[in-house]
Amino acid sequence: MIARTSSVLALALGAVFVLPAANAFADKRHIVVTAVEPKGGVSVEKEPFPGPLPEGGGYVLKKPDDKGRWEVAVYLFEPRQIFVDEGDEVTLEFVGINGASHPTTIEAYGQVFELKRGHVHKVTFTADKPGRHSIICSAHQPTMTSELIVAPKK
Ligand SMILES: [Cu+2]
Repeated sequence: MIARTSSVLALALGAVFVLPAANAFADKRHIVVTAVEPKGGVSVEKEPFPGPLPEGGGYVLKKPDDKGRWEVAVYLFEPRQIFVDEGDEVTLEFVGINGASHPTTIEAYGQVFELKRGHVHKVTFTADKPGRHSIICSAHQPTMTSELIVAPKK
């Protein structure tokens, strides 16, 4: 009886000592974020040239060329929404694909940098601010904004 009690106690103590530390569930996250420009185009014979798009450098509407082809594009960060958990060690690896330059800000984490085409810019931080935070390219608004969503610890 005593032996059984002490082994139960040992198990219970063992359970206490293997409880994880507060940040043991934090993950290392590595997310590639590309600066891209999805594009579409057609000839005026098939589809008429549309009216103006909203203001801002994020929208591109090219008038029909000498063959009557017009094009529409937007600048975006891909992905548009990035989900992480509070406490995660996050690395965002930005890659410049389309567009010469993207002056980029992640205000919540004090990040300000210029992303150039053909370059990679990595930012690393602990996601310690639950909520929705903007990743903004000031040159290509209103389209080139992604959301960094930090889910609070349960
Ligand atoms: Cu941009």
